[in-house]
Amino acid sequence: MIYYFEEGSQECRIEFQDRTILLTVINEAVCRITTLNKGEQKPQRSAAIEGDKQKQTAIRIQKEETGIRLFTDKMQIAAEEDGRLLFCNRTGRLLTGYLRAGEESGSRENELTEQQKAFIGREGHETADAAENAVSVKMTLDESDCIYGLGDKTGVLNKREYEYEMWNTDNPAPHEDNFKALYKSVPFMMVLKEQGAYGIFFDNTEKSVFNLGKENTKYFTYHAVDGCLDYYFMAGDDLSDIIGEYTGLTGRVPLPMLWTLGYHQSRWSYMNEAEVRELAENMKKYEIPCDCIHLDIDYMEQYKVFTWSRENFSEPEKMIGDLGRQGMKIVTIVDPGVKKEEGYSVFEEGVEKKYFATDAQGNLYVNEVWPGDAVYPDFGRAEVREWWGRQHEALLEKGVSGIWNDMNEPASFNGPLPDDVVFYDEETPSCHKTMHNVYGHYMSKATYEGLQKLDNKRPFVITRACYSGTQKYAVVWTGDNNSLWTHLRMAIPQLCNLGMSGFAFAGTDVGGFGSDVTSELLIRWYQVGCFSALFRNHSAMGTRRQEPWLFGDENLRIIRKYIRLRYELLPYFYDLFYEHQKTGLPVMRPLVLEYSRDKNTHNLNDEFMVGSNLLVSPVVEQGQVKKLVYLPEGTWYDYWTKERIEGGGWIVADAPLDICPLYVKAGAVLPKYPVRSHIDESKDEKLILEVYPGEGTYYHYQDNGTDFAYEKGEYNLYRIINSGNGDVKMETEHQGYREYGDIEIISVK
Ligand code: MIG
Repeated sequence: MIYYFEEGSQECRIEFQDRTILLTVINEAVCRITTLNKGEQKPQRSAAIEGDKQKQTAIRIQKEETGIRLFTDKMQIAAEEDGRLLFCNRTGRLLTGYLRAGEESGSRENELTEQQKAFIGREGHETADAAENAVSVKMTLDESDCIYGLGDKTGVLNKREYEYEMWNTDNPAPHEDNFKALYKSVPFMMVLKEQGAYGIFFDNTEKSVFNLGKENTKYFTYHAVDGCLDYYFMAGDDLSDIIGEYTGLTGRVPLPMLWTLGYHQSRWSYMNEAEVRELAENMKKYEIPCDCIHLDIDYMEQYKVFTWSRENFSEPEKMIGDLGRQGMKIVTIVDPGVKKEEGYSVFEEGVEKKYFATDAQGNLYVNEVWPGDAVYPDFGRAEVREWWGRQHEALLEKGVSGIWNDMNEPASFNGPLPDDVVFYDEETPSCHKTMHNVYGHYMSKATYEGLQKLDNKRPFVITRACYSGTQKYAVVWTGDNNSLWTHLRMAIPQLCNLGMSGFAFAGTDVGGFGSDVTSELLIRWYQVGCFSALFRNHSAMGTRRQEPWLFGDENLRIIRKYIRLRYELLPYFYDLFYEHQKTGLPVMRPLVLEYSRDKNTHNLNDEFMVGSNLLVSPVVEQGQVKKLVYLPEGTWYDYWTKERIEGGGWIVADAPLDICPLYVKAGAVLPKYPVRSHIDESKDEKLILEVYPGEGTYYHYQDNGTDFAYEKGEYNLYRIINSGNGDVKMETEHQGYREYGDIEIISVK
């Protein structure tokens, strides 16, 4: 090996016989590793990382017997003569490294003969063919390592011993634990070690596979069908450090409009104006706080994007205006597929300007989605994104407040898109195979930037398909779940891992999308949903309706109780988004993120935290009225009874249908609003501080909740000091926005 390093630079180039490895130090804790095989020029442009993230960092390179070693203040990377890389923490302790020959013994890889495949295939058992992989790496795992992240995956919290695939997939069958892929591809994993933690972001949009110790508990593998091995290694003391670095690279969720944290009601579909108006009336009648109704595909004329059904929504502006005066906002769905129809302006203009994907011969590529034959905008190009963004005027001018992007994997009814359909990566021709996993990403970017130009408000975009970094543009939901208890259970690890992968603003369809809900399942789902960042009830056409008032008085009372609780806790949620901006930490957190050194949290799938002060242990089993709750070390208060409980073990909590076990950390200050039917200006009239015994400091953030004035300093930041003896001090750290009319302090005894 020969290496090149210039004193003062942050890049070290190492030449081996068959390849070059570039080590580019981004900051003390992050290094980019790019492997170029002979003949490869440079890696793909990053879709996830925008702008220059490199910080000036002092590095040192030392020659060693077997190679070289790079040092920063927070990590060491050794490159050995044989091409292996070893990653160590600041003291030189090994975190992980490329596998040494011979370390593979004990592999559980199970290769079948063609004959065996044909045999078991007769009953329909699936047999996967080993893919040809251009990119492959095997890295060591220790016995006690736990693995988290990977974006939106099914199954349990700790991904150790599982295998997942990155290929944005719309599979309408119920999402089982053995699904390898869902709608989003976030090729980022974190490993929690007995001492310290590390993360790796494999920045490659091609189809890839993470085998996380399934093949062999001693190592994990990463394969990608194409592209090059280009990844970011992050070292830290804890998972929170890694999340901070990863979101520092790929971006964080911008501060949302406050109302988007309220309750959303959806259904595929509210079919006409009368139905939508009635829905809003019912919210009032049944005293359900609600800020938003979602219009699914049937508001359009023949499913043509950016149109309104003349028959069913003849006066959208009037309808939305009237609803707006009642405090209700409208979000409309926008799919990528543009109906192939002469005379339809979006189609005609796009064809004329060559904005749609083509086949390899240059002919317009046509597949089928809701409108029938449809074409696919080429969102990888800036010009197409701008054009698409401008189309939203047709919706915004009618008063629409947010956009819901669906089907952007992209989905297709007439077979999958062939690999070679031509999509661009900005000005460079590329193909579906390479651009597939970023299709939804670029569509969200187009929508976000379009809304930002048309309106002064913080754009509200919801998307189904994503790549790493999409969190900068869009909120996410987990797609088509089902009204099944297994799916309610899965929502917790699924949302927690999404949160740890940058997607702080995420939710599941409350009540379940497909299949028929029961009243008990719906209530238990509200008890989880009201604590997830995106709180939306949504269900599929043909399934049992699941609006809150359809299950009798007692059930309505319980659902109302939890929606109201959400409205009370709004300032807490908003503060968590402020914190996310600063640190990258998610709103909904698995206990392992807050208590990583407590082994009991490593595989805890049925509890979570909201921020660091609220612990939620919902019932996710049918018929259960007691819950086994794990409380980590420390003092806790039962939110409902205010009973004091010492943590450090399991307790059995009473959990009749109207109780979701909820605990507050000693010393916490919970900011609350009085309950109201929707968010509006009156949000600044009164703040309630619920103060728990114990010492603690809490930061509370306040601004107008709608536009970007906070960037110019129009916000307040308060430091609230809980002395522990009933004394509360509130200091203003920053003053730039109007003050609360009234602040009420409630001391919990
Ligand atoms: O395949 O627009 O995930 O939320 O209601 C169905 C209709 C297409 C899938 C979305 C779902 C939405 C539905 N869409």
